[in-house]
Amino acid sequence: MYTAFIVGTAGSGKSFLTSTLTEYLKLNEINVNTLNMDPGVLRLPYAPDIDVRAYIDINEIMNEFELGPNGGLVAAVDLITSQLEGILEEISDGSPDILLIDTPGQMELFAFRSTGIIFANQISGDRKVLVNLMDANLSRTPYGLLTSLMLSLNVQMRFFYPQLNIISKSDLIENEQLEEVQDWIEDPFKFEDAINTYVTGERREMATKMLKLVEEMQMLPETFPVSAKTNINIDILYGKMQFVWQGGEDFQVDDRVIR
Ligand SMILES: Nc1nc2c(ncn2[C@@H]2O[C@H](COP(=O)(O)OP(=O)(O)O)[C@@H](O)[C@H]2O)c(=O)[nH]1
Ligand SMILES: [Mg+2]
Repeated sequence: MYTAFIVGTAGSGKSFLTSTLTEYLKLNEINVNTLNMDPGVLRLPYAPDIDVRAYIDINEIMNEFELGPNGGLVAAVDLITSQLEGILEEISDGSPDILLIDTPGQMELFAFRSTGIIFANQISGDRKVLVNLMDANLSRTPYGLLTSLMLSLNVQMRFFYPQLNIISKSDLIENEQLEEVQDWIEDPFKFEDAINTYVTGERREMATKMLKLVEEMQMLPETFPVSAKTNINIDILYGKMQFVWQGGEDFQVDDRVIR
């Protein structure tokens, strides 16, 4: 089983991407299962095969511990660890080739509390990849893209899994600007030029230093725009996921090679 954790800030499009990827994989006749890890979500754009809401009732938790929505959510996510056994059993019963994990809406609940790490480490599987979503709304300017990349680096520091950093909801960026963003990603000199053009003062100084770090960490080759709505680069995303899972080889189902 190959596993992908879909991580990102609230509203960055994790659930929608989980849905689009699932459809894409099913079209390719791949045995995929989805796991919803968000105990607080009301509506999902896909029908999860495994759902933490079947184990944890956020309303019950809010009532029992007299918590508001935020406290309730924190407690609910923390309680997932106590339900690990059942969830792991369901995963093993489904025995999918690929498991997509849609993580809680607010990324800090998964990435910056212990539950996420404990949960991720308990899930078995040959290979794991973390797909980190960087919202296009923030990532369309040179300074914003760097801000997003710094957050990605934080996630990488927590999990230490192979990580893909995607600019999600890229259909919201005008074509011309999207090409520009792609230029920055492909050529750090153009990225630096853009910083010098658009950013001034202390921010420019900081951005230049951050760009050096991003380059040193080799984050840019694993950064690319995606849209789960118009399917921009969904195939490239899947190709890169396979590359991680299979150590660079094509993914095979029966005798067919899926590229
Ligand atoms: N235009 C556009 N909107 C998107 C895309 N992905 C998600 N959205 C919208 O962004 C909002 C948040 O998406 P959701 O998947 O729930 O985000 P999550 O909180 O990260 O799971 C919803 O209204 C989605 O319809 C995308 O690729 N393009
Ligand atoms: Mg969601």
